[in-house]
Amino acid sequence: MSIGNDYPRFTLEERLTPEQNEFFDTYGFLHFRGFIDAAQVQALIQASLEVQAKWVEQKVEKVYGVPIKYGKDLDGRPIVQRFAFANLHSQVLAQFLTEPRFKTLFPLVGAPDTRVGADEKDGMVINHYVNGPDSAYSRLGWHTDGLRDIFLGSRLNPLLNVGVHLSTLGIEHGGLRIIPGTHRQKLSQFLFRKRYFLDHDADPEELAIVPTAGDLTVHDGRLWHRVAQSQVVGEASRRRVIYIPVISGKYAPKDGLSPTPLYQRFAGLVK
Ligand SMILES: O=C(O)CCC(=O)C(=O)O
Ligand SMILES: [Fe+2]
Repeated sequence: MSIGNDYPRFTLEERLTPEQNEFFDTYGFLHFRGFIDAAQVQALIQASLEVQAKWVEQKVEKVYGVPIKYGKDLDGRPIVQRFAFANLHSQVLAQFLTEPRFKTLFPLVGAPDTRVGADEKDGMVINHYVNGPDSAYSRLGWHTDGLRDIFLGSRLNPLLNVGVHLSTLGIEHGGLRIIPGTHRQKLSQFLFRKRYFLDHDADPEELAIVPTAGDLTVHDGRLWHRVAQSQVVGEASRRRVIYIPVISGKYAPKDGLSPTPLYQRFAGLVK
């Protein structure tokens, strides 16, 4: 069974419905409309700008060993294009991580120790893409989010990446592209379907996640995905999305002394 860009958009209620569970099982992702309202979207963007101002001023290079990606905005000013552990630097963002509705998604992981990773993985990630002459970050090559576990020598624990979308986009603005169903692939496909972060070409089976600001998406840690570059330049290409790790397995907190994972050194090299 294949689906395209007109895949169903759901609404997140108190519990996942059988239809939603089945969809996730089959395709490895779900898209919910209107998880937060416009005022909450603005508050989260504002919080990210405040963290950015601090980090730019203090020239923060890493948080808990995870490199922070900088670039230039359309006006040439320095911006943070990938935040890690943003929740540790903002009350508003820390509070958002405790949003009880994230728990509604936990059954998708199917492990008893499922949790939101506040001080694990990369914590709350905020991606800010803009396609301008000096942007350092306007696309991201094919990958799965689970590979780092293998890089770190541990087994792949079930994990979800929960996206909270802060921009309203069209397909021409690039954005998240996924290959539905790849969460059920063999290990060899998980490792070698594409060259991690190096391959950017559109896949015949990919579909485009086209969000409205306030939407929530969730994808399985084994699902292949990429971020396509916007076909338009300038303000219309601005795209912000928050990612929240929903994880299981042994508690593995990071701290100020955590080394930079090999995985991230590699990801940093191959924009
Ligand atoms: O920006 C996105 O929508 C996806 C980013 C992503 O895949 C990642 O940071 O791992
Ligand atoms: Fe990813």
